[in-house]
Amino acid sequence: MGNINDVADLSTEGEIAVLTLNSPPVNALSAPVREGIFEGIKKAAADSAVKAIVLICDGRTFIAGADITEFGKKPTGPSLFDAQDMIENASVPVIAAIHGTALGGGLEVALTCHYRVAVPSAKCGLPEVNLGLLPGAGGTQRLPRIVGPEKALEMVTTGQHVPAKKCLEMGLVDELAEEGKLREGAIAFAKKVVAENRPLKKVREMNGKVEAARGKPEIFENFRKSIARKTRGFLAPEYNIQCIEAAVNKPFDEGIKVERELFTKLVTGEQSAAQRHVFFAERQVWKVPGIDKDTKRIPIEKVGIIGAGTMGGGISMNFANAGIPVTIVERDQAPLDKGLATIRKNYENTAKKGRISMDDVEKRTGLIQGTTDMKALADCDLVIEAVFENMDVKQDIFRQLDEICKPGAILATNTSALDIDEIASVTKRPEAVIGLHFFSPANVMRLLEVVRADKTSKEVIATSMDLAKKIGKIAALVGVCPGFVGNRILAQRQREANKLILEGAMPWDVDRVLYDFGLPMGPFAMSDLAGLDLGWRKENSKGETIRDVLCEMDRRGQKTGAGFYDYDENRKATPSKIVEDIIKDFSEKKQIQRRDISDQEILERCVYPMINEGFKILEEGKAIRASDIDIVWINGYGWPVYRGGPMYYGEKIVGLDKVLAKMQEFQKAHGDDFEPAALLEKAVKEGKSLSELGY
Ligand code: TC6
Repeated sequence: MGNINDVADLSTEGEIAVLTLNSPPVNALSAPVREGIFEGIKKAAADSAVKAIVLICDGRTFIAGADITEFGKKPTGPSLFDAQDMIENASVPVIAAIHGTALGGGLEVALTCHYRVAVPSAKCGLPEVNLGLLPGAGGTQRLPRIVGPEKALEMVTTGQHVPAKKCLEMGLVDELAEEGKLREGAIAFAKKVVAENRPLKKVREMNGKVEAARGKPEIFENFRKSIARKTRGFLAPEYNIQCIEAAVNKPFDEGIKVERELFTKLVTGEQSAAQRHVFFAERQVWKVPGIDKDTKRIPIEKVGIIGAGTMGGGISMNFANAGIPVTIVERDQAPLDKGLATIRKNYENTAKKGRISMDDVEKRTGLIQGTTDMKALADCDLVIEAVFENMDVKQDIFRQLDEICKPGAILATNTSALDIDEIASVTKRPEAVIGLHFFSPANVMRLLEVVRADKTSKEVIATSMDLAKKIGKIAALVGVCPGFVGNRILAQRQREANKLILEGAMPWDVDRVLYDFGLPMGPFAMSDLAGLDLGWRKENSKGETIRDVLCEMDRRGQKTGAGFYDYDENRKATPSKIVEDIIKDFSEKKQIQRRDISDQEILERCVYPMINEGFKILEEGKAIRASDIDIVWINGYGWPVYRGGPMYYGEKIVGLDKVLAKMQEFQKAHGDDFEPAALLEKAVKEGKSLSELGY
């Protein structure tokens, strides 16, 4: 039978035709793949000697979805629907043979096949929601017809990858083939279908499960409520639900129309474009110019952590979770014992929630040893210092590490503020020194800023990036500067928030605007949560800031029942009249004429300087690319994914010319805090995008 095109090959095994797709890396449904399916099935079905067709993929996976790079471009060749119709209406049974991940359009293709066979390691899912989309090739109409609306709702709104065994239980897969023997298993299954004269099962005609849910709107209302908090601000989850509702309440063809209409709205909308940007940004962030698979890696088999406080404990858990033994060093036994006990308690709480077993608790705590002897770090491959932020203390620790640690070990600091070059300078091996800036709680937050100092070697960077992946983090490589990337940008917002409340806004106004924008909480609610006295010392307080006054009044945040807000026993916040008066008093003392400040001004004053700072970071070479900054803010600070990150938002949603014009306007009105970055001016002047400028 031979080649259909460059990516599709048709062969036969007796009466069974095998259509094999091979389009690396993930067999996405690009134009040639769609053509390969369309022409391949057509040709095979037209051959009277063929009694059934197996659709299988070479490489690491079955079709992993539509080709995301094609969205927004004019499609060529047969559409996905043409290819699906060709399969579903074929005169002989078509069997999907699944390995790797059948995702999105890939699963939708499989759902038009008459049967599905998978190896046990395979997974199926409709992850479009994570790209701000819905399964627009019949997935929302076919999936509930097999698995029922409840399970379908869960799958399309979470995008979860469901393991093959579970798929078998749900009826999504008809049979499991032996691992590594998918082709043989699928052919054997096809022969069985032919021998038993099984019907051409069309999912679109299976109405039992959707009909059973008809007239039960509470299924959808309850589901909506259950995901409301997690999906706040996102359009796609709601549209996905509406499609499943249509599958239940309308005939198949009508449901498809609803799906098409809502898909079109999403795919042409702002949110999906932003979420697709994030998908690629998450993959780009790992790529470091000058480092590739040939760069030497240092094997990390044992890790040392200095400091058993909140950070040190959290960091240790990351490694224990990945099966890497950890030695924690504290100066004294009491804080060490306390730190180890906290770690155990954290694990036990996770076990109580059913996320790990008690066995896991023992295994993981068993991997963490405590000591008060620094010399115990002699055989560690990586040591991470996580003591309080004081240059003298850190330099002293690094001098000791230089003496104690074996040659080749990586010496890392978890500092979030100090100059790592200065820390490295006290060692005889600055090439081994790097910043690993974890975010609190370190065992939960996904972001890791890997901070490259002047002399850090490529091997140390490459090893750190690999290790970050191994412990389930998303790592961005950044350079040494005050606050690195994340906190440096945060400082801009913080400064403006503090100014805004003196000029006329109240903390709850600023918080509401930023919360409505999609951030998890505003700066003042955040301060209350973290504790206003974080880094505050009574003896240094001069009562010169609102924070000084609040701390002196023992309004230190949630933990004291009051901060910028008042809190009830359930920690529910309400605006405080006392705070309002304090703020007004401050404005008066500083002779600031209070005025009405619009929500729009609050947003622009807080967010545009962040974008501007991102430009400065890029022009100074402290981040590799603009999308890395987006990754930092999405994963470290809860920037809403559907707004793509601050740099994407500035460029693609607001427009750089508008950001620049506002910065200039604010600079005139409020001074040089708003001085535009040279790179921002250049981009606007030359009419170039960040990517055209090499960022
Ligand atoms: C859909 O189907 C909508 C249908 C409606 C139709 C009307 N397209 O993640 P990895 C690239 S929406 C284009 O590192 P893994 C990726 O950028 C789609 N490219 O590998 C990377 O390129 P690089 C629904 C894609 O083994 C390379 O492949 N499907 C696509 O860790 C390797 O990727 C999804 O949402 C794509 N669809 O994970 C699935 N997918 O090497 C999205 C990947 O140049 N994909 N690439 O950087 C995934 O979840 C994962 O890639 C994976 C493989 C689980 C398939």
